[in-house]
Amino acid sequence: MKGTVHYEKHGEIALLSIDNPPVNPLSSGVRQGLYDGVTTALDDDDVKAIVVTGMHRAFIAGADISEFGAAATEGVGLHEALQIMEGSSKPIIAAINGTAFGGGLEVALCCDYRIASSTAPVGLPEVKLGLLPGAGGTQRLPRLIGAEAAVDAIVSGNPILAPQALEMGIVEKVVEGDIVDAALEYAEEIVAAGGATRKIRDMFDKVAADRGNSVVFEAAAAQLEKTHRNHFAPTQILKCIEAAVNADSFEEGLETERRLFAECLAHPQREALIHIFFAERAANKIPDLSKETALIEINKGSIIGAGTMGGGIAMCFANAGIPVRLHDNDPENLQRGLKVIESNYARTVSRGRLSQDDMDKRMSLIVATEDFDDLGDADVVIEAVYENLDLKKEIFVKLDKIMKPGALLATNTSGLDVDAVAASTSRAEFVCGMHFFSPANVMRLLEVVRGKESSTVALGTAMALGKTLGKVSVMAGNCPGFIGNRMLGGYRRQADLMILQGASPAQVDKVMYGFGLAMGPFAMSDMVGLDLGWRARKMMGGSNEITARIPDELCELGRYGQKTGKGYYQYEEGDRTPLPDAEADEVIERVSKESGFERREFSDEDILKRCIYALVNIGAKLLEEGHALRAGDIDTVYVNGYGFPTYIGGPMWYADTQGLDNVLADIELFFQESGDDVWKPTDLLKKLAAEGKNFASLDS
Ligand code: 3H9
Repeated sequence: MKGTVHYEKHGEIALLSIDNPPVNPLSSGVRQGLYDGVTTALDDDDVKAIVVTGMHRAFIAGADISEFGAAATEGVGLHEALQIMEGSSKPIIAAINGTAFGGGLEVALCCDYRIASSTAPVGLPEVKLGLLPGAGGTQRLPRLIGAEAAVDAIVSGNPILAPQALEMGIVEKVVEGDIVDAALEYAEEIVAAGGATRKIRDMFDKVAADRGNSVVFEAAAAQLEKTHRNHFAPTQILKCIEAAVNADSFEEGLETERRLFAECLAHPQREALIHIFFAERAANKIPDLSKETALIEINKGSIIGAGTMGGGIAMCFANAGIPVRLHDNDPENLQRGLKVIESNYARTVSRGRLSQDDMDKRMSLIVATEDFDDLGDADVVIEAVYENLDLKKEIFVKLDKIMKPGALLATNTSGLDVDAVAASTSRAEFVCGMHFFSPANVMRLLEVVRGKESSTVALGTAMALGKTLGKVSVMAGNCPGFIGNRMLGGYRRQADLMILQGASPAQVDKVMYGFGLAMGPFAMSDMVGLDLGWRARKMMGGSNEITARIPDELCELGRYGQKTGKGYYQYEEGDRTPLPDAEADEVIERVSKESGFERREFSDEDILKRCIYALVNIGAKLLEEGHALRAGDIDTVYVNGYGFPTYIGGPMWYADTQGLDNVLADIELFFQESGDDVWKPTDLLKKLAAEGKNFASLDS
């Protein structure tokens, strides 16, 4: 059995300490231990109250996620353990020492009293795994805090810090000192006052007001369309909370929860989301980096370039409490960059998500400097200037002269040659790529790019720094575009070819939006601005690439996208809704004819396959070449950096769900038809399909 629960007596109080490192999930041994511990305490007449706490850094991180979809485990089930706790005639106090998530908070909700350490987060994040709280959380939390607050907490799945949990009524006390001492003392007080139990299942006053009132639920359902489009679990969550309010009995509500939990458990979105949960954690494990690798201690950072990217990276440092110098050789850019940072923080303050005090602290950690030499004493420097290899090389020559020995030198290039950058220094072993995604203060992804000389110290430090900055870090090999942009190039090219061959931007965008992306490729181009690529191509003397002709011609007509009110679409003043546009359609059809294409119809299914399978075939190539370590790494990149729907699990997971033999058959067909290199089936894909295996089998 995995995990255990230690039993100790402190006078009249039984102390149950959960021990399942590192985060105490409710594995078989923990469930059994809770059941046995409570039974022992109930059988012992000398025990008057019970305290449950967690060892290590968490109270309980929830059900053991690795058990979902696996064979049934031995021993006591969670429901049995909770039943005996809730049925206890002796008061049980949850001493929430650290994270109490999912089933962990549900255990606490079956206790009579809850106290928490001031830094402990609680929450019901099951929705992020495609699930709903299945151990009574949807029935007990509304009884404690009301239906509306429960909908917010359970549908978002966001952590709630102890002080806020106290305000909401989830816990009764927050303590600064030793939580176990405080809980034992609290238990003694409760015993001295008569030892009353207090079962949430018997409470009803918080939900009484909403009984028979559908307003809360209708508003929440309308909101889901915006926040959780296409997600399965959130709708089921609403039904459960509605049952907590309207069902005839607590048991009837629980029954609804059990039934809908089972539906979520069996749903493909659950499998995809749990795949991403483990993939994100696996991405952090790099075969040649061990826990013993000595890393550079990062106490101070330097950033070069105060544009959107550099400013966003500086904010990441400040948010993590690390002092950072921000340099730009153009004083105006530097001041503009600082202003943007300030207004970003001010917006967060105005939305109530950051205090003015915290904003001031963060701003004070960012020091702007026009003097390049000021950057030298940092432990890490990240260059974030625009994509020009010569400029980057020049900067690294200078960095080599001023940076202190042993500092990490990183380039934020989104696809240029990291080895060429490293070669301009005398310390290539301390150079690697750290590719942040825009806006860097918001996007979770970081690609850490391994140059051929990058040392394990440099790479380990970059990965660890990513974690400190709150990023999901994925290691990528040094190839053009690394993992994400190399794949994106293939996807984008297919979309561009399809509009040359007869599809409309609106059809392609509609298909990709329906699939779950926030927007399709052409709406995205209009948002980003078509002129960026156009200007870059002009600087290089123009492009012969056939897919560049349409955007180039649109730009020649002043159609840069949303910023000029027209691009692939047209836009009304102050409105971002893409509308059809005759001029753009004329350009597309003319360029298409002039380029010798015969226009034809594409089915929605065909469009989807061409866009997604281009990602898959390039992903397979990256695996084959070793530029991506795992299929799960690629999925992690795509869901965190490119808006790929998390509930589909990433492009490689999606390919697995379609069957690799089917994927290969389509790719072979596209290759025969086009001769396009992107469709040349990779040997890896052919091998896996022939063996009846999938990409996930490579990672296990
Ligand atoms: C649930 O509770 C359903 C119930 O309502 C109903 C049931 C009937 N299980 O993230 P970290 C592992 S659903 C198994 O790096 P951190 C994780 O894989 C659950 N393993 O640490 C990693 O392993 P490794 C609802 C788990 O400090 C190691 O622990 N709960 C679980 O950055 C360290 O994790 C959740 O959704 C788990 N529940 O963050 C909470 N949790 O070292 C999910 C973690 O081999 N967990 N592991 O790679 C989290 O959000 C974070 O892990 C936590 C710690 C905040 C707890």
